[in-house]
Amino acid sequence: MSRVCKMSKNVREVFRLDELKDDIRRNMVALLGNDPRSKRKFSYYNALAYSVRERLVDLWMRTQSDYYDSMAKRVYYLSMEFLPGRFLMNYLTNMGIVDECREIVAELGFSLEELEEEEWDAGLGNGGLGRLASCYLDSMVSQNIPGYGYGILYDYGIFYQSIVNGNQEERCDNWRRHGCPWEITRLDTLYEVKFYGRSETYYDSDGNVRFRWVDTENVMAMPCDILIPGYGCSHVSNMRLWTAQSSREFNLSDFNRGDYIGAMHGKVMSENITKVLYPNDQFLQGMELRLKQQYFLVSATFQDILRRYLKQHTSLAALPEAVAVQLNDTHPAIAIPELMRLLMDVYGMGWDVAWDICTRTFAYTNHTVLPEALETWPVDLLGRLLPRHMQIIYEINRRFLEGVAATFPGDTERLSRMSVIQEEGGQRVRMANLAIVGSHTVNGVAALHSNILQTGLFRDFHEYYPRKIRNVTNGVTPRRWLMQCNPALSRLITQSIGPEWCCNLEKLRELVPLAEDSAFRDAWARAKLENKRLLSRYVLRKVQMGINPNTLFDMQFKRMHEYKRQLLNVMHVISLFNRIKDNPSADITPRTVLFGGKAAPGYYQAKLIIRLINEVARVVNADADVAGRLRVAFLPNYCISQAEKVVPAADLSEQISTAGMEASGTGNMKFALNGALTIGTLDGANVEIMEEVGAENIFIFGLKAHEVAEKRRSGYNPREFYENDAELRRVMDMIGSGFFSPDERGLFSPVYDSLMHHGDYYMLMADYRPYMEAQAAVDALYLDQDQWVRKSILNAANMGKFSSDRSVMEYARGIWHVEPLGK
Ligand code: GL9
Repeated sequence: MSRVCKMSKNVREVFRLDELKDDIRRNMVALLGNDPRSKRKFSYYNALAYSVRERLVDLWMRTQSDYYDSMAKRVYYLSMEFLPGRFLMNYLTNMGIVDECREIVAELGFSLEELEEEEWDAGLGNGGLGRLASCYLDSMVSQNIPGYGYGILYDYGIFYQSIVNGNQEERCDNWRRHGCPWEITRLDTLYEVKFYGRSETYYDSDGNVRFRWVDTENVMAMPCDILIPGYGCSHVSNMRLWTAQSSREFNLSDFNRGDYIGAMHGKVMSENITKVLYPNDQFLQGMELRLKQQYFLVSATFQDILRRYLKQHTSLAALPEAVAVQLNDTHPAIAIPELMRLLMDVYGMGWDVAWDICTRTFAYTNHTVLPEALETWPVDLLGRLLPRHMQIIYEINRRFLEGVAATFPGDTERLSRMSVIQEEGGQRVRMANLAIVGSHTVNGVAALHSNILQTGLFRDFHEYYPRKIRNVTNGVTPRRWLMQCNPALSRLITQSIGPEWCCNLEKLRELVPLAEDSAFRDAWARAKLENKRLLSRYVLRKVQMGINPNTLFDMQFKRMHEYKRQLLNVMHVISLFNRIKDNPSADITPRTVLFGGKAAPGYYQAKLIIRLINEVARVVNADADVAGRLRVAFLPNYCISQAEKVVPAADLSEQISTAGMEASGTGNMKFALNGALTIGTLDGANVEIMEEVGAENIFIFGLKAHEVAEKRRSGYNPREFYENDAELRRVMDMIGSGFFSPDERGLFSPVYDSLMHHGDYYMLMADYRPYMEAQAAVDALYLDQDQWVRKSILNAANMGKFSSDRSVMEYARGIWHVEPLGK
């Protein structure tokens, strides 16, 4: 399936490692203006970064001319979010020079790890959706698939989370304040992006009615490239991130009138477009600025795509043979009317030809079924900001509904459900419907999720276009998520089965027989313990709390959301606390329960759950009876670089969303790949993880997706569980009565009420007892370390399917119709 990596044998020569030390010193002086004798870590990190980056530029240019010469079809992955995290170790890993570089850095008086810590994460995404985009870029370039990421260079990425008195506080993530050595800014390339104005009709020289978009306010888009080296570096690609610059003529009339400040105000306002990433997770806030960001990305990207295409083609007719555009959720779906506008208004095509090109170019990935995340834009907002696009959307919809009406005569309900325009509650554009109509393929991100799309959310569309909606199960890159983040385990795996696994993750299956080898199990356990020790040191540094690496590390790290049910985990913790208090001499499996994750700044309930975790932690950790058996901590500011420390150290991975709600999950894959056992519901990719690792090697519990749906239909009564389960009742009463908030007894009433009085939408009460039982099975197994380690090995060994290399090849063959270059 994947290419076997042929890491260049002579990396020393290819990357001129003999000159690296001198280059670091040279860059320190020439680029940074620093004195190499100063020994500032930050300067050395930067000088190293520039010296590493400059070694890739040649390879990058060579890759680009390869693409050009072979006229390869290119993939454009359009995403409002990328979550690359840090670049330094990823570059070194993919270049295959980590050890060599470590030595060189040591000669300069540093450890590689301490320089690595100087780098600020590139947090240009909220969570899974953005991280997936970054994993896919790594897998595309590593497999020689000509692809580019296109996104936005936000000045401020996902906010920095601190915890103050148990509460989340948001601080601005000024990640580029000290510069970013990975960016290659293209000051000389600028595209004009239009907003507002109006659509005007005119007659062309043949007497046809045509449209043009006039009286616009213009903003310039400037690209900034960040190189993406493939593993083994046979290819180097890039992501191109746009920043907004005011146009030179911006409000020239104000300048001319002498209103200097007024004109400057307009200039500054226009540059705001790329200031900040919206921090909502799966929640649409219908802000005009957000729609501007989306169109800004799309308009600049398509100018770039067409410029590149037209260098080698004279007609746009063959665009779908040369270009595949993947829409990462509906966020860039305005690309569909934009390409129609370009083809018709700028390049003079008729509707039918343009529409055919359009629908053969786009594919759309859906990442969620949560109704609050489905984007709809008020027609008056979209029509004001993008008047010509609004016209085109109406025409797309008119023609589409004509087709539906012909297939389902008289079914007006169906027409109103499928319409791109939602009529109830003021007209709005349904971006998902637009994306489905304008794409040749729509995919969900795990088998269960795609099935829910076909039979639930997009059922009407599935009936109308029976082959359009398909599945591509998500994956994660084994380079960052095993090789780079877990050197101890990677080393052991490579010693045992050779190095090919990192480009052909199915190879990990060769570990299966080793699970029966006690010496191998010991080595596996030692690697895990080493990672747990490293994490313990990190926890001590971050939250001044000592944790014991010999306890079971139970981890839930993901965005804070009610459907992900961090609260259910807390209810288990409180139950354990009560059991210990009731019977202080009970023989229980010692656990350290760790949480991490950001809540959207306006998501009250999610923030309250963070507070609850911290208050429960305060009570539990201070209790003498509990000492040594149960510890709880919330690690602030979960981000990629923190995940790289957390994931390798986990024994137990909590994946406990209400079945049917987590589209896929990718944290679940990272943890299992690093030898954690999963406790989870049959949701998202957990279903497929169970199929791969075997039901006996995973702790599955709770309602299934169809049971959740059935209970919602037939009426669900959470109180019933409260009344019939004394342990649950006690937990709920402690939360509701202020046991964990003695100074503010009513603090957690909203948490209590959501379950007891507001219908418990996510069905925690129903899943509490099955979850407790699954956790008891975890405890029992952990006492048998031999069996635990066996299962840990079998988990990692069977995770081959979840390499993003496999996902990307499925997109390449089944959706983009591109082949790896040079095959
Ligand atoms: C998400 C889904 O919720 C996840 O289940 C899925 O694994 C990822 C990637 O497909 O996409 N959709 C979504 O909006 N987010 C996801 O994580 N949210 C964030 O990225 C914050």
